[in-house]
Amino acid sequence: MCSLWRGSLLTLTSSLNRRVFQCCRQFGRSYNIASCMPEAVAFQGVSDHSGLYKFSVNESDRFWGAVARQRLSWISPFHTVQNCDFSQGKIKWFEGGKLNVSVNCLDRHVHTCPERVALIWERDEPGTEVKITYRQLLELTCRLGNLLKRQGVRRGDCVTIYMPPCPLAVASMLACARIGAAHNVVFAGFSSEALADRIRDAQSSTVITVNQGVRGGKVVDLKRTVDQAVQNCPSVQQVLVAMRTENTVAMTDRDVPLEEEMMKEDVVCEPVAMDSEDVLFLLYTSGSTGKPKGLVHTQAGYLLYTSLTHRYVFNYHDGDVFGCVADIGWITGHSYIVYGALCNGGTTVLFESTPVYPNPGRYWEMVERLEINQFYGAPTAIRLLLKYGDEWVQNYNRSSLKTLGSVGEPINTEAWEWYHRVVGDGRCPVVDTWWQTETGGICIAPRPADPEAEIVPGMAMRPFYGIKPALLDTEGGGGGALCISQAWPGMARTIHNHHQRFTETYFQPYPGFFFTGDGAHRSKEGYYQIVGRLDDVINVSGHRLGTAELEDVVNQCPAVAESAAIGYSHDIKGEGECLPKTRSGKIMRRVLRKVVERNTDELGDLSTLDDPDSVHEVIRGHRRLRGDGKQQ
Ligand code: 6R9
Repeated sequence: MCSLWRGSLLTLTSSLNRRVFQCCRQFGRSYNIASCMPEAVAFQGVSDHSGLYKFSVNESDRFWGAVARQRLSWISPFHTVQNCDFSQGKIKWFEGGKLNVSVNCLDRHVHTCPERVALIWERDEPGTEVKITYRQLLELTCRLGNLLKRQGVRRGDCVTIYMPPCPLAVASMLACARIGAAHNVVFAGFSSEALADRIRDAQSSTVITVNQGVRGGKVVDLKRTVDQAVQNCPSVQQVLVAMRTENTVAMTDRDVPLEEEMMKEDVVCEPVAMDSEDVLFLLYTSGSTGKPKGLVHTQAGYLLYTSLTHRYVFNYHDGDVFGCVADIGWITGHSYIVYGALCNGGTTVLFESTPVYPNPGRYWEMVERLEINQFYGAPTAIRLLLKYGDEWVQNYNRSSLKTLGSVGEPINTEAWEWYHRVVGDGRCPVVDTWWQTETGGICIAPRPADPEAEIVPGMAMRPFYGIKPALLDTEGGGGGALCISQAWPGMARTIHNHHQRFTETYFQPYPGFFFTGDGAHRSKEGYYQIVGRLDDVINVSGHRLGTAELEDVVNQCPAVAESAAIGYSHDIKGEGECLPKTRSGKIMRRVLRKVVERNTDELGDLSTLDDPDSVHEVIRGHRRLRGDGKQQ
C-alpha cells in the first residue's frame, strides 16, 4: 500500500514536472501574459508578447474594445469599436461612447489618491520646483473651466494657449477638455506672425498666455507677442493673462488677469459628456510646403492610445516619476507630459528650462533631485551634451533611472551608445520611439517586447500593439516608404478645415495605406529602422542613402557637434556647424536645400526656426565654399 502510494506520487510529480516544462517551452521564456498586459488574459490563445501583438492587429476590434472598456472611465459605453475607411480619410473609434477626458485624467485619481503628485514643475531656476497634487490640479482645472464658461467659451469653441510649460498651462488644456472646448497650444517660442496664423486658422475667440516667460535665465515678453498677434486676429475677444514673473505688463480692455479671476470661481465644475469623436485639440505642424496644418485629435481614441503607449513603451508603474523634457507646445508634450501620463495617474515633470542652463549638468542634476525614473528627450540635446563630456553626467546620482527614451529624429549610434553607457550606466533600456503629430502616440519602439528581448542601437525596431507597418515602393534591400496599413485609435482624424488636404497628404499616395512621409528599412529579423523624411533621401550613384546614415558617419568625428546631410548636384565639400533648426530641434532641410540650390529668395516660412540668423550664416558659409562672395 505504502509503496503503491509512493509510486503513484512519483508518477504524479514527474508528470507535473513535464507539464511545467512543456508550459515553459510553449511560452518561450516562462512568464505570465498578465505581466505583459492584464487585459490580455481574456484573449484566447495569447501567451506571449508576439502572440499579443498578432492578436492586436488580427483581432483589432476585440483588442481595442477590451482595452478601451478597461482603461477608460465611460459615461456611456460605445457601441462600435471602429468605423474607418482610408479611401475617404474616415477614422472613427468608439462611436456611441461618451466620456470626459479631464475626468479620466483627474477625478478618478482624486478618488483613489488625492495627495499623489500629478505635476512637478521644474522651473527655469534650478532647485525651485513646485509640486501639484491630483487634488490641486483638479481644483485649478475646475476654477479655470468655470472662468472660461463665464467668459463665454462654449462647447465646440477652440481656445489658443500660448504658454511655457507650467501647471496653469496643463490646467488650461484640461479645463478646455472639461467644458467641451478644443485647445490649440502654440509653442511659446513662435513669432507673433506664426501665432496669428494659428489663431486665425483655429478661429479662436480666447487666448491664454503669461505676462512673461523665463527660459535659460532670459525673460521673454510673451504677452507682448500675443498683443502683436491679436492685432491681426479679428476673432479674438479676450486674452487671459497669468503671471509667471512679478513684472507688470500693460493690460487692455480685452485682457483678463487669470489668477485673480479664477480665484473667484468655484472649485467644482461639472464635466461635459463628450462624444468619442468630438475634437479634443488642434495642433499645428509645419509641413514640408510652408502653410502649417492643424491636425485634429479627438477624445477617446487619442486618450486610450497615449495612455497605453505611456504605460508599456516606458514600462511606467504607479509611483514612478516620468521626466519628459519636451515642451507642451509639441505633440510629445501633449501625449506624454499631459494626457498619457495623467490618464495613468502618473507623476509627470514639466521642464521649463534648457539642457545647458545653468550648465550642461542640468538634466542629470534634475534627475537626481526629482528622482526621475523615465527620462524622455531628443537626440539633438543628447548630441549636444555628449560634446561637453561625461563628467557633467557622472557628477550626479542617476540610480533612479529605469528607462531612457528618445524622440523626434533618428538617434545616431554614437549618441545612442553614450546615452545608454554614460547616462544610463549601461543598465537602462533605451527606447528610440518613432511617431508623429499625425500618429498621436508612439507607433514603433523597442518596447514592449518579450522580457530581455534585444535592443539594437539607433533602431525603433518593433511596432506597437495594433500598428501594422508596411514598406511600399521598395527597391530591394528592404527599404521603402513607411506606411501603416490599418487604423489605430491615436491617429489624427483630419486637418482642421482641410479634409481634402488630409486625404491627399496621407491616404492618396498609397491607396489603402496611411503614408507617414518617412522612409524605413526592415531588417531580416523584422526590425524597423527609420531613415528620415523621404524628401531627404539622397541618391548617390544610384544608391539610395538616408540622411540619417550619412549624418551618423559625420557625427563620429569629434569636432562635429551636429550635421545635416542633403543632396545636391555637386560634391559635399564641408560641414556647417550652424544649422537652421526648429525650436523642437529638427533641422529644416528644405532651407538648406534652397541655399545649396542658390535659391535664397524662396526660403519659405522660417517662423518655426530657433535662430533665423543661422540661415544667413549657412548662406555665407556656402558662398565661401563655392568660392563666391569671398569678401563676406
Ligand atoms: C513625435 C514627433 C515627426 C517626424 C517623423 C520623423 C521624425 C520622430 C523619430 C523620427 C527617426 C525617431 N521622427 N521620431 N525619426 N526616429 N525615433 O517628433 O512628432 O514633430 O510631428 O515629427 O519626426 O521624420 O515623421 P513631429
